[in-house]
Amino acid sequence: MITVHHLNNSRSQRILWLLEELGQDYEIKRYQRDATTNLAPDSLKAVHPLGKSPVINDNGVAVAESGAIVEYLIRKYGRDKLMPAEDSADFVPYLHWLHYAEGSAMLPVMLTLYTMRLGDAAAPLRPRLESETRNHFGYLEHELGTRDFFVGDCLTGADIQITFVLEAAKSLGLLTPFKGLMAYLARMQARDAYKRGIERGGQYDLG
Ligand SMILES: N[C@@H](CCC(=O)N[C@@H](CS)C(=O)NCC(=O)O)C(=O)O
Repeated sequence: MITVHHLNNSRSQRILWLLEELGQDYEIKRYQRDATTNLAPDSLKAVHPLGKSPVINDNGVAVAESGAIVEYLIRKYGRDKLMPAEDSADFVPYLHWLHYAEGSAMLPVMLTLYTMRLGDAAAPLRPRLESETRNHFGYLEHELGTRDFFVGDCLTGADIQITFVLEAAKSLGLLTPFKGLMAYLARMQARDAYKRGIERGGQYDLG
């Protein structure tokens, strides 16, 4: 059985969505963010030393880091769904988008979140943050173009990784100028499996 260590309002929502797309059985172990600090409870550190979400346990195999979890689950349970064939032209773009989401696009979002708390003290950082936000989200919007998905013509793990970044960006008001990404996000959120993941996950205030 796959256990998802799920923190409310967090990246572990990606994994619930993915497992719903895969039609795979799973159980959820729930963790609640601290009402004041918004941090994860210490009990998550018993699961993985970083104390971050998501972490899964698949019959004794623990996997942390959402990109790694997405890749692991799709390789193990995908049955040719949700990733392109390794010898296809779509495979390298798939790897790029899968890793780009957390590796690059999330950085201006997280920095915006943290610097908002500094008020005027963050003023010297804002021009760079704003230009990096335009850079990354402009890139995402341009590369998506008129397509339905980031890779090929059906949903892949890359879309699942990117969607959370867009939700986090939207919750901070960063996504409004990017109409193509807003429409893409609405399409992802309209998927039945996405909705089932939200139902199972509980509180989710992002996006
Ligand atoms: N890059 C990691 C980020 C993990 C991460 O920072 N998770 C957040 C939730 S979205 C978390 O656990 N925050 C609670 C805390 O830091 O206490 C991933 O994609 O898994």
